[in-house]
Amino acid sequence: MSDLMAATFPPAFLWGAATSAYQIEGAVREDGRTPSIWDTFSHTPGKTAGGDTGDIAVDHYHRYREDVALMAELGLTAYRFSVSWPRVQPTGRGPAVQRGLDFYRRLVDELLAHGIKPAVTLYHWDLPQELEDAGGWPERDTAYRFAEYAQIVGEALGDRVEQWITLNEPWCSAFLGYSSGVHAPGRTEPAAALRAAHHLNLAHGLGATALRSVMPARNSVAISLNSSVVRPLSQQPADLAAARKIDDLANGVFHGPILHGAYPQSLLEATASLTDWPYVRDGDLAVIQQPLDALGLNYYTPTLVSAAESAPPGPRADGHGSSDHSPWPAAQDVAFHQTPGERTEMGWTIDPTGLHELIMRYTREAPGLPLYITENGAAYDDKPESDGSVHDPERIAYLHGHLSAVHRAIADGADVRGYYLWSLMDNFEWAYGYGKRFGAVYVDYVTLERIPKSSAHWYARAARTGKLPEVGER
Ligand code: GBH
Repeated sequence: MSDLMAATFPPAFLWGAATSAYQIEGAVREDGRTPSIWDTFSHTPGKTAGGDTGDIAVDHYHRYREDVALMAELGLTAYRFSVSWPRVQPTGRGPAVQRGLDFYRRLVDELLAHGIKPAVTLYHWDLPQELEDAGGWPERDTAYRFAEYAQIVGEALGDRVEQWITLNEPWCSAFLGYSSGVHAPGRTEPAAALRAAHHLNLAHGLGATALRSVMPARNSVAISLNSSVVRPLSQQPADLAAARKIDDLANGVFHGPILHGAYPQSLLEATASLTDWPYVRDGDLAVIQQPLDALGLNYYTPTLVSAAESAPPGPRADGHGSSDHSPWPAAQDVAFHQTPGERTEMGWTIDPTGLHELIMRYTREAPGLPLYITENGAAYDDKPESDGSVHDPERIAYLHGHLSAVHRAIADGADVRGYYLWSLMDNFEWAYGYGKRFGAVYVDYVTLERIPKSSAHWYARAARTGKLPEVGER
């Protein structure tokens, strides 16, 4: 097979880009929106780099027409965005604010008018602050509130949006939000993080049921997991056990109940010092396990671990900022290592083989379930040249490597239906603020001008031709 043949994707493959509400919208006090936990967190001194907030972000709320035109120019066939819960239901309960919903109606209409398939994520980390004040995700009631919100958005957009994602990366919501505290709401309570994980699973199940009750049956309901590719430093039993434990805490805690209807026994044992999971009530697992129409996988970098006891010296990784608190409950006996190899501006090692491994794992674990890569991308220190153009050959190489891995997985029998580049444009990178640029489109944070980087042109060509250009081509 020639290289060219090898890099041809199925004709219906979606070439997308992804964003999330708080990272791009701005307009945080408009049309009835109230604070989410991320407004509160980013306005708390010391929580984000440089005190950056999403107050203005990239002003997408006002510039969405221009942004959709840009997507069309880049030949995207799909766009994944999230709905801001506090824009739709300011207190997290009760009737919807129509002005808030109208924004998403207009956005969806604009996308469809340009032939771009919308994929809606209901929850990308911006819990209404009032719900956190009532206890947040460790409280069971939050899952019921989510289902109500899902029904509202499903009713409003279900006739025009076919692809639905309940939650984005519940691992981050539970463990970065409630254990390491580097994400909102910034709590450092490992036992509460495990409760949060269960209630996020329940929210997914109840939310999927609510969506299906109000939407046409043809629509697809999925969840996006940041499933870690966990590798042991050696084949020693202690290192294999460490990898098993982190795999349970990263993946099994979500895909166990969602795909198989049970929390892994090894997870329950590993966390026994913190909880005996009394909040998992009769019937919960059946709600959580209902069949998915697709699974979204977000992938950036693999995770390398060993037993702490026998850990050799070498560069350590935590990848979760400078918190003294671990995101991993009950894992003091595990050491995290830096995977060897080149790294991006986030310090994350570039390893496309991890993406292939991840796809093949879910192909085995969930046979017949269509997969989407709902996020993949890299941060680099991009700067405009004197002529205003932005060149990012490293990002092109990253995308080429990872899309090649997707292609290889398809050739190996995986049913991958699409790829969403993270991110369409530079935006608010959570605790890292605006310092880390993941966009295919550069944003000048003074003028808010958008400039497609060379990677955007490269990706546009891939989208138009359905095959990967060489890295030097555009
Ligand atoms: C995604 O989170 C988010 O969905 C998106 O909003 C965000 O902007 C984007 O990624 C970029 O960060 O411990 O060194 O192995 C990804 C969060 C990234 C968390 C990888 C775990 C492991 C790094 N995950 N990280 S390391």
